Amino acid sequence: MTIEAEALADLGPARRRALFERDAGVDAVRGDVRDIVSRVRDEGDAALREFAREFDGVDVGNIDVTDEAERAYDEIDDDVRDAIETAVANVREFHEAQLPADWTETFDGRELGRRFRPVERVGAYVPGGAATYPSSVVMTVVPATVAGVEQVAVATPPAEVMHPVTLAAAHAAGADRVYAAGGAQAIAALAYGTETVDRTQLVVGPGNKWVTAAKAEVRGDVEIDFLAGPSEVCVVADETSDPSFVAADMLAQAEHDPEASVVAVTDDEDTANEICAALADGLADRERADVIEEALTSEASGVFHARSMSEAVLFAEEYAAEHLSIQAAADESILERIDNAGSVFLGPYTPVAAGDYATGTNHVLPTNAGAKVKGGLSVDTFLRASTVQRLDRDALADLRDTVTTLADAEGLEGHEYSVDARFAGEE
Ligand code: HSO
Ligand code: ZN
Repeated sequence: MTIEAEALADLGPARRRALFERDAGVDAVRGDVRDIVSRVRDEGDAALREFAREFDGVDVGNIDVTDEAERAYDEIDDDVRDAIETAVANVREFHEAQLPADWTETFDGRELGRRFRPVERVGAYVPGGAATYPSSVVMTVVPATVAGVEQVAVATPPAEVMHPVTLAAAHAAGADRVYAAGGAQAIAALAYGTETVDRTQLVVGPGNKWVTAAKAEVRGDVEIDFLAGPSEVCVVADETSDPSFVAADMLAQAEHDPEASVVAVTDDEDTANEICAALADGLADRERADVIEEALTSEASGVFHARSMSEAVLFAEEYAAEHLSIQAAADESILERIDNAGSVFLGPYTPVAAGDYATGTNHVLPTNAGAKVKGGLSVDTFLRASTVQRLDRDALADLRDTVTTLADAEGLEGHEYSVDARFAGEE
């Protein structure tokens, strides 16, 4: 495989669209996904079993595999259990620091406040199949439990033997239920419930294009976090960066999915060429070279050189990556100019993979430029805020004119009366 560095100035409209309006194949499967979702909605467990046979090649025994999680936790290798516990501890620590406190403040006699309460029943999707993702169990379940969610259910694809580390992670993270259900059908089960799967109120988690399309499909009937599709990274590099580190981060995210999108942008043409060489070099040694190559050579990936760091920064802003890595001498000042990024990795010693597993930040992040309007999974995702207010008589008297005037302007006499009634007999 050879990758040629490209000048940003030369990108044509089609290429720009592939980069900036990337959808990782989600739109193309919406129709098929709609059918899967409605089958699960209508037929429940029977549909889950049939799709497991068709898509996963598995005859599912128990759909509810919660009991197996504790056993798996006890039986896995000690070093894997320790690594899970470290990841859980780091993710918990960072997310506990996010917990907002209820507050009340008085504004001119108006006592106003916010109270934060957890959603009651959450479904977390954890990808499996081509690769397994115990880390995604940690990233979804831990923040939910920190927020105080009562029932956290994990759904992950069925297998003849369920992946023990995923099950163990579900136990370590504190999941209440684990279901052997994958793909679009699992999202439908969490959204609508089946005989076995309890219906949830909020469905979160990453997934491939099928899962992502299913989340888009059920949105409205159930809350979702956001669309977290195939992985993406944008590396902003300068001539001080180590091209082999940049390439390694790109290769790592590319191995997730043939639809992953990985880009590097630099203000230095030589660096761009060196990154390309390092990609070709590094690819040869990677176990998942097939997947990586497909992702790397897609129209939504590439290595670009800009005429200035400002032009590179504009590219990164427009690209709005799930992961933004800045490997450049002026990393902090580059970051100051960037608003659109799911999670940012600064410096040569902060590989994206560290955040994928264990820095403590969350790896469930918006893709397809969703970072322009959304942040990643956090404790807030699992909380809703209600507001509270109390007026004393004087405070209501102060507001009386404002409220009755606006109510009158809206033609809502009953609203006016409900305020005036508090002062009846006084004037
Ligand atoms: N990079 C993925 C998360 C992940 N990486 C899980 C390894 N395991 C999406 O952010
Ligand atoms: Zn990753």
